[in-house]
Amino acid sequence: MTTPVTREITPFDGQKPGTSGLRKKTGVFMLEGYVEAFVQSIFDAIEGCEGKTFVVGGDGRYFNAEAIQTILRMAAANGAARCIVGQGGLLSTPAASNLIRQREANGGLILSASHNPGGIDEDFGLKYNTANGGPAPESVTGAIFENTKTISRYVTLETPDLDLSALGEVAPGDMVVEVVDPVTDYAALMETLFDFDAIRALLAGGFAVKFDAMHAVTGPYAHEILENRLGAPKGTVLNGTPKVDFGKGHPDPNPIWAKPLVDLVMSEDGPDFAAASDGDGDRNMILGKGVYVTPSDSLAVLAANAHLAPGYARGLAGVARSMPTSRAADRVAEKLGIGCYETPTGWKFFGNLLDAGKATLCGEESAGTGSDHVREKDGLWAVLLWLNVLAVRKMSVADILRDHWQTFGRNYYSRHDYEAVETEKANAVVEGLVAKLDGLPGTGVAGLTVEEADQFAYLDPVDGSVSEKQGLRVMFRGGSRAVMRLSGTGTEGATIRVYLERYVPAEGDLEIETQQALAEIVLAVEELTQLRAITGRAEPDVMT
Ligand code: G16
Repeated sequence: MTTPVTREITPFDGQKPGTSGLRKKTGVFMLEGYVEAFVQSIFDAIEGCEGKTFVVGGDGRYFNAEAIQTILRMAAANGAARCIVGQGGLLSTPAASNLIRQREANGGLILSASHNPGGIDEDFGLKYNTANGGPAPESVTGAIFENTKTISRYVTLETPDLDLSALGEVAPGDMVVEVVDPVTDYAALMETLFDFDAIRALLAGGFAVKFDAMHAVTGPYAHEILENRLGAPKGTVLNGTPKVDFGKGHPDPNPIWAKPLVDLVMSEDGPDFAAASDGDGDRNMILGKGVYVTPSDSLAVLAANAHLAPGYARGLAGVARSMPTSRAADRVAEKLGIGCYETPTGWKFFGNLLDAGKATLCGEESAGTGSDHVREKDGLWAVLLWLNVLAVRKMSVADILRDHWQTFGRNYYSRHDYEAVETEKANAVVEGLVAKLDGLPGTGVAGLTVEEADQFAYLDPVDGSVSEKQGLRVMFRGGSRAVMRLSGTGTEGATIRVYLERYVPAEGDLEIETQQALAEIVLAVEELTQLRAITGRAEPDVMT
């Protein structure tokens, strides 16, 4: 039946988009009517679909294929004119952002729970991106959430599943579904930004690279770009076939979950450069022989060197980072005399700065780096920019990093995560610190002196919107800092994130082991919050 049918539905609790869309256990998404209630709430929040074009795709995790069929039926029934879908339902998040922009679509529905594991007992997610290609701003996600509370019906078609395996057009009802190759347009965009000849020459000269796609969506992109177009030897891309359960792994490119890759670069005969990306291809981890580059340092190094790539040769308009990200990039911006912006956690907050031309490069401590080429962070883009810089500077990653610290000083940095904490305990930790903030300036804690303490609030310089309660900050004399906030992407209990930073100037000791460099701040956080005492945790689950 290609005539739209209306079905009654009752609202589901908790369909509130978090840091990046709605993320829940897969089983919750699979409840009858759950996807439909959320998708109809999106369509209603954007004032319907009549005549509109959407990009639809996901990271290929368990339930990706089924959810896409539901979305396509509903888009058609709601009057959409066209949906552009990645072949097999696959699109990396940055590639989806690119398609929305390139094809001037009205928006996109992206299915992913990012770096979280996939499977029937694991995680799933769905988010809406607007016409600029970026995650919907809070005004839109707020409207979606309001709709989810009162939704009483959705509209769909009673048509069989579409075949999304072949390129071309199919038509359920009056809407056209265009199945596109997920890689082609994205790879073409990368060729416009980077000096592929220089990178090709670097690789041909024996510079060894490994890229771990972690059984997730970047596999096909990395095979095409690194191996086919840049000539890296076959085998450069590891775990390059997307799997619905990511090979039962945790597709999170950090030293814990990508440990085999880290071990490889730390070994005697490891590659010169290694990198990994996450479930949906927007995060990245950068490694060089014997060295791990923190995401905060990566942003700073890329900001200082981006002009070496053709796409950024005219210089940067500005740099933006999320508040908990280290302030290493700020020092680069200051030296370059360009704008520097501090936003709340969540890529959506960069959208206005990028659209307004205020920032060219953005980055986050959570392994996200990107630029104004799309409106999402972009894992492979970061890898290619690093390779372009390496090809021009002809130095090792370790030497580039050392040179950077000797110029700007070093912001030692680490994030400590306490995962799946009981919500009441996590709230008690945060509320305890909130209550103390005003009295902290001038006091001593674990040998450090507090200079300032506050709750971060953001005034968007483009649209004037204000976002409050975006994390607790304690600044210590001498440039050290501790930040605490609750994750907005977890699906189980609460995740407490503690972000630790210590600045050492260029003439200071630049070679301290990171956790050792931050040990005093860890003690100060415990004294201030009683985090470990309240949660009963002896140590963090993850240290990045
Ligand atoms: C998302 C957001 C990022 C954010 C990260 C962690 O990334 O897009 O901006 O930094 O979550 O957020 P939280 O600290 O609230 O868990 P992704 O890669 O998960 O989509």
